[in-house]
Amino acid sequence: KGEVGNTEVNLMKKQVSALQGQLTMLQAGLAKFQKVAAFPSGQIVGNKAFVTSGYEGNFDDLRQRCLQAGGQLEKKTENAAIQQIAIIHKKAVFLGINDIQTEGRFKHLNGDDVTYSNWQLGEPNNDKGAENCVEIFVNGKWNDRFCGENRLILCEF
Ligand code: 293
Ligand code: CA
Repeated sequence: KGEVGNTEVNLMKKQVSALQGQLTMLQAGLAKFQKVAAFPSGQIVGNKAFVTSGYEGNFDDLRQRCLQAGGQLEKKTENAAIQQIAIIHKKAVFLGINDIQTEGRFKHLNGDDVTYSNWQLGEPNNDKGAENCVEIFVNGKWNDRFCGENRLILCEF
């Protein structure tokens, strides 16, 4: 009468059980791969992974290498994660943020306005009228900086 028979129910139970096994294997594999991807200096915050190639380049290099990444950075925890990368490499890191379009209005690579910020005292100062990019120091604070400077390149995935 349109009801599934016993054999069909049993078959489905077997299939579900097989899927559960496969899912458990996948979860374990993914957890392991996340650790591999984050080694030695990558940082995972929730669904986001922040990594650097260890390469120092200018902001155009960053844009080219991580266009997809966007460098979204909206939480204190994310700032702390990127600070860790600076600490590990003992180098300042370029954030995926700039005010090239409108002076004083910092945006992410995807065009979203920056909401969270952590400026060093006295920054951003647009020194010599030529600072449209943003570096994060080992102390976690931000400084606007000339985009042509070479800094560690950050990507978010
Ligand atoms: C000026 C004044 C300094 C400051 C510097 C940076 C450059 O030289 O105090 O540290 O600008 O803002 O990005
Ligand atoms: Ca500055």
